Amino acid sequence: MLTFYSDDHHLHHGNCELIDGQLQPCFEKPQRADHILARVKDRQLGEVRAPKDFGRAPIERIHSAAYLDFFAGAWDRWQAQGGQGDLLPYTWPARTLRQQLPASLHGQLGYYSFDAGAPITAGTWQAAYSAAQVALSAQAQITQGAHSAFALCRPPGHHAAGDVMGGYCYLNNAAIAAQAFIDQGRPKVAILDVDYHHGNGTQDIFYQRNDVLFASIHGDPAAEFPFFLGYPDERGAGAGEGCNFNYPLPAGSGWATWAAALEQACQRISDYGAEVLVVSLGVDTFKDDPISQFKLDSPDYLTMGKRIAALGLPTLFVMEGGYAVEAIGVNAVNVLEGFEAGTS
Ligand code: OKP
Ligand code: ZN
Repeated sequence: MLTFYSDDHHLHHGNCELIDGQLQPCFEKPQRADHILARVKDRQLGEVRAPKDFGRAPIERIHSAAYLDFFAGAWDRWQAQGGQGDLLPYTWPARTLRQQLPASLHGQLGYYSFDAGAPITAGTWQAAYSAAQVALSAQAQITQGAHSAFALCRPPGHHAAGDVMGGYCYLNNAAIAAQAFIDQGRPKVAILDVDYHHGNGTQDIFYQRNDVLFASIHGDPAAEFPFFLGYPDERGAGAGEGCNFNYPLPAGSGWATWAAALEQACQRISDYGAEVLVVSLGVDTFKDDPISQFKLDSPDYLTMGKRIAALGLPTLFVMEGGYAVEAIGVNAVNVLEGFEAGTS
């Protein structure tokens, strides 16, 4: 399996995030991708390639031009007004307020975000832009006939919606790749989100559409970030009715519980008749993950990859979360190796 990767992710290194009432050092840090890349090389998974640059057009199929302009220009505006440190939002247009873009930088930052978990630093735009190109390059590999490819994206993407950042995510790499499949003539795409957190951005982007099925297995949002989306009664709307499937699981869930949900999700994907699969690959379901509550162990990721392979679909793996940095490489690459073992 080919891996696509860009060193540009190092340009994004936030100082801190607001979590459980405290400013803490960012869990989403560059060493995450470094460890995964090292494991890809150790295991000789396959060649590692730099991304091509497909420009902004395929990103604009998912994100609004106004949002992209804001994101691309935010750091320079912050510097021009003498800003110190990372740019972090602190006011959001919640229910009682107007959904209207103000003139102020921080006002606009609140308008375009849903939490204080996605700091903008000097290199964040470039890192996120390159991560999207990594996803598009791996996607192109599959369009050209590969059965699988790995997009080693950082920062992750599944919490980002069309014009909203949050939860460490800015550009929705998996959604951008899924849209590229459709635009290249594959009208039925499934996205399987195995990250510990619900992929609220991805769900929102495709909620009213029947050309992309979204299935997500995650910590119950009644108790877990992102709290306000990811419940089982969210089944899609309009043309997308019946194309959205959420499998929230309780804290403490181990492999048996998780695998039963995977079985159901895979059944939905088969019934739908997907032609291609995008996996939002988070490994924060690991037992030692510092911000998550599931109990998967490293060998479980091999089994996960095998079950995904049994769908028999061309599969694009897009990296999302995973914060147990020492184990992240083993766990992520185990999914890929399990997939390959299940394919041959
Ligand atoms: C991004 B991805 C927990 C606070 C969590 C944000 C988590 C974002 C996860 N007390 N803050 O889905 O791995
Ligand atoms: Zn996550």
